[in-house]
Amino acid sequence: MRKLVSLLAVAALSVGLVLSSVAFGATKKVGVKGLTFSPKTISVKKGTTVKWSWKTGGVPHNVVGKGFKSKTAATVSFSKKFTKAGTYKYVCTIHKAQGMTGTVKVK
Ligand SMILES: [Cu+2]
Repeated sequence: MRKLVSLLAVAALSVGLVLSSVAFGATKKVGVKGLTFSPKTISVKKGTTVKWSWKTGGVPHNVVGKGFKSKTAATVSFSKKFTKAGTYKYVCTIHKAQGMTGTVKVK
C-alpha cells in the first residue's frame, strides 16, 4: 500500500510538472555559430519563449525582427515570448548581407 501511495505521488508530481510547463510555456534556445544563427529556423508552440544567446569574444551581433530588438554586442542574452502563431523573420543587422538571418515559426 505504501508503495502504491508513493507511486501515486510520483505520478501526481509528473502531471504537475507537465501542466506547469504548458501553463508557463517552454524556452527554446538559439545560439550563434560564426555568422549563422543556430538553429537558423526554429519551430515552437504558441507561448514559447525563444532565448538567443551568444558569447563570441569579440564579434558583435544582434537580433532584430518586427517588434523585437536586442542590443548589439559580443555577449548577449535576449528573450522574446511568442504568443501568436505566425512566421517571424529576423536578422543580425550587422551581418545581414552575409546571410545572418533566422526564422521563428510559431504554431
Ligand atoms: Cu551578426
